[in-house]
Amino acid sequence: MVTARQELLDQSLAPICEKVAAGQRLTHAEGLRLFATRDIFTLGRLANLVRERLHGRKAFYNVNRHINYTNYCVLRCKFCSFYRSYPRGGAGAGDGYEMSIEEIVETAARAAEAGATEVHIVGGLHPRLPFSYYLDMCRGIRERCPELHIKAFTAIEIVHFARIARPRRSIAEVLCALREAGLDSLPGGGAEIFDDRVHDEAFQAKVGERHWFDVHRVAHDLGIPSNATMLYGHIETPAERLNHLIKLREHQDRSLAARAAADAGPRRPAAFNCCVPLSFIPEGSALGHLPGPSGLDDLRTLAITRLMLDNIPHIKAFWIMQTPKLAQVALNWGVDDFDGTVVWYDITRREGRGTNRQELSVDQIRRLIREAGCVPIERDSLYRELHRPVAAGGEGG
Ligand code: V47
Repeated sequence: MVTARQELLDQSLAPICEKVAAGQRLTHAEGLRLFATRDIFTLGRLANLVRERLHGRKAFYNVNRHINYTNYCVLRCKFCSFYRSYPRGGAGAGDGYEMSIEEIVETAARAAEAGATEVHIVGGLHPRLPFSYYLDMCRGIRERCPELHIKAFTAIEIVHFARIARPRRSIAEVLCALREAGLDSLPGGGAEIFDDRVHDEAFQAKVGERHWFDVHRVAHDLGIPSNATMLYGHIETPAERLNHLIKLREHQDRSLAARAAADAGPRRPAAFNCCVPLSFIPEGSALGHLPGPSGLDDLRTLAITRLMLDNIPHIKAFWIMQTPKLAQVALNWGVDDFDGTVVWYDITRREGRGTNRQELSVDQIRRLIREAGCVPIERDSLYRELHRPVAAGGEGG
């Protein structure tokens, strides 16, 4: 049970403890108190209480492969170290790249052969590639790997496709065409922080929160599930993080209500499956002078995300950004999902890492989870449990 009032280091948390124990929704002001408290152990216990109420000691991971098809981007977001401007003379100069459809399909096929159940595909907003490229990408993967779940394209990419498609298409038309071609769900990227001040300072040219929510609303109405993210630890304040989380919570209320009112079936409205708080990595970005979040800020933010988002089932620590060690600790701080094996990741690289190979094996993930006192559960992209034999000699206890 959550700490009794007299045991609290910070007595101002007592009403919050009571609300969490009673399963009541927390307010912005209560979230601020959690950001301010020095009693981080009570914060962790509260987040863990909610996590265990939902998932017991299970901790989820999947066998996936991230594919970042291009780093050319028309935007210049200050937090991003990934983008490259498209060269005047065309692709190929410098360290910009774009993958051909054949390369992407081959990569997906190799991942599926190695046991992946999901490809997570995102890239920059390429100035030249036509909408047919993205349709061909999904079609090619779907034909070659009928079982592989295609989680692809952030809301920002979807808006970009609606603009470049000829004739122009609505968000709903883009999503329907992609689904027809094989798309299964949307990742949560591109959300950053829903706030005009932060938007104008750090990612001004990017479409704002209205578009991000439009895409996820239309996706949910069409029955396409998605995730949500929050990029924290740069120029935003705790109050702005909380506004962001509350906007996600309100969106999810709407999606869940639409879902509850609809009949069951494959086109039933969908909702957010998980929220992924992304820990800002300053290296190589125009905000490289900032320190980035500390370990405690990571833990605090993950725990508060769990506590504020009472209607989103899963909270993911993306170990690429939080690091495997912090993500492991976070499993007792509200987190129940570890993302997956990843393999290659281009969007962020830690200092000193010259390579984009960033992989954890299934054995390593399962061991990290077990060491945290949790039960490792492989899941598919919709959080259904998968049971396959663990390789002999692997993981152990
Ligand atoms: O949209 C960019 C962020 C996102 C940096 O849905 C950065 O399951 C930290 O959205 N430091 C892409 N973050 C990653 C993403 C994601 C990852 C894992 C799982 C899921 C999911 C989604 O990464 C971008 C942007 O918000 N990002 N630069 C940086 N320097």
